Amino acid sequence: MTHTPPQARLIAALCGTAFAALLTLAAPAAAQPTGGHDHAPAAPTQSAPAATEPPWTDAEVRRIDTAAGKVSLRHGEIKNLDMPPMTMVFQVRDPAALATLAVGDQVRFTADKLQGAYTVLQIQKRP
Ligand SMILES: [Cu+2]
Repeated sequence: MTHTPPQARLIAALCGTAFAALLTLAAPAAAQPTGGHDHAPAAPTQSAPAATEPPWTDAEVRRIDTAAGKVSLRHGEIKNLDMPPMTMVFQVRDPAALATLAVGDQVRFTADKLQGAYTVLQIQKRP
């Protein structure tokens, strides 16, 4: 008659559990290629003609980085980006536009997501 001490059975059970856990962890990871990264849009389709310019959004200039071509804006709701009001940094498509701006200016701008970066397309002072 064989008699396994309780400790040994416990260890065996733990090892079995750990092994099973490893298997369940490894299986889905192996099944997936590399990380799914849904943020970057796929190649633009031809379906949307490049006609519609985004709507204008009001903002206040908070910081200007001419060298980097970036501007920090406290902006209102950006409808085309589905973005609530906030202060954030944008790339600027045409950095020369920054030369006309100063911190504290009330501006309006259009923005879109270009190559994964929120980018100011047009920006101008509000009267
Ligand atoms: Cu924002």
